[in-house]
Amino acid sequence: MTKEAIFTPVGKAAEELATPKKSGKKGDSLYEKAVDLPEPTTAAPAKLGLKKGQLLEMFESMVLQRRFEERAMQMYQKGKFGGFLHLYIGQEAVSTGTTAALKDDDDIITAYRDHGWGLVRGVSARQGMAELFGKATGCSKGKGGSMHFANVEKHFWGGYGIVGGHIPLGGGLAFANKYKGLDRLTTCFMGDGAVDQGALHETMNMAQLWKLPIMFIVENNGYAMGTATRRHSTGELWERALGYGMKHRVVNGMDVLSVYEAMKEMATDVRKDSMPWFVEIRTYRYRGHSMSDPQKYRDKEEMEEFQSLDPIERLKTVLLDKKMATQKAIDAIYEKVEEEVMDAVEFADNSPFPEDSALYEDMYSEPNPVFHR
Ligand SMILES: Cc1ncc(C[n+]2csc(CCOP(=O)(O)OP(=O)(O)O)c2C)c(N)n1
Ligand SMILES: [Mg+2]
Repeated sequence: MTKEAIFTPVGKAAEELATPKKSGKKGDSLYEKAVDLPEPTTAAPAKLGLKKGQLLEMFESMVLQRRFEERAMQMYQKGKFGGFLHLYIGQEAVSTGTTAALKDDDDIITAYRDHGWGLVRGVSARQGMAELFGKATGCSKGKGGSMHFANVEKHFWGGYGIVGGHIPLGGGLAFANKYKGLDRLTTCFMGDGAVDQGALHETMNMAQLWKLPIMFIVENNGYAMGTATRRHSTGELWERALGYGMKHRVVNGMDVLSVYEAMKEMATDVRKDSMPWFVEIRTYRYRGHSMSDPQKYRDKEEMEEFQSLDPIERLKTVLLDKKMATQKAIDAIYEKVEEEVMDAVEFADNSPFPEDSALYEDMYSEPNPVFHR
């Protein structure tokens, strides 16, 4: 048999298995948006119980996440560190709205696009940048790098590199909280690429059966590496909840107030009922999957469309329109953040690498477990 005969689908299969070509032009029959955003909330901040101080904190947090990563990208390009670097830019409303809505001791666990999550859960810009640089002063002592930010004291259980691999751990956190009678809920975040992994479905099944206080939350940013969500996953993502009889919701992730409102309502419900939720937060990543992504799978028009909905600009407009901040106050926040990030870069650069002996530390939870004598 020839090579062609083995690798070329025949008849109708050739058509059905082909990668659809996306023209990218609006009005064209092949044009599809990366994600369809649901309408944002119409509730004013005051109606949501948000005060001026909290809104300013949320704004500053989003600016910090953005500037931290923009500088991180520059440092990567300068060769200060290597390996993977997945940027969260564009998705900051999700981390920010969520943490503002949760209690400080609610658990958060996520995948590898985790810098923003570390920063909203107490990893300082210094500790974060040092982690990227692989330095001993980093939040994971320089041994985790970009994909493994964590701050266990602040109930952020970290970033994980295997798609879907951390979801059973999220289920375990929720189980432990229930078992110990703690009034704590777990939010288990994942990318759209994890939705068809078996680990999610095994965990959803047990979570529904055991009534675990957990929210499975997909950050649907339109792509898993270079593959559009609509091309890697059948139907709508939120429909996965139906098979388990699980409560579900779709949220606009480009608007921090919408994320806050939805998370607050669902968190209250989980605390009351101890039943899980499956949530699809629709958002968009502005940068490539990681640093070596030529991004041929999407076009300028799509990017511009989502950038016009930028979550930071959106909150800034609310602050200015409602006269909660002057332009001068906004500028001062940008300056403060810029200083914080530049200080972090200097700190990371001047910090030492871990000692060789550190390689064998932090491997096991106990110093000498039986299987490691
Ligand atoms: C089990 C497994 N398969 C494949 C990969 C390679 N991989 C790394 S990231 C990724 C895409 C995941 O996309 P998504 O879940 O949408 O997250 P996003 O990058 O959009 O945040 C893949 C396939 C992996 N890390 N783990
Ligand atoms: Mg994705």
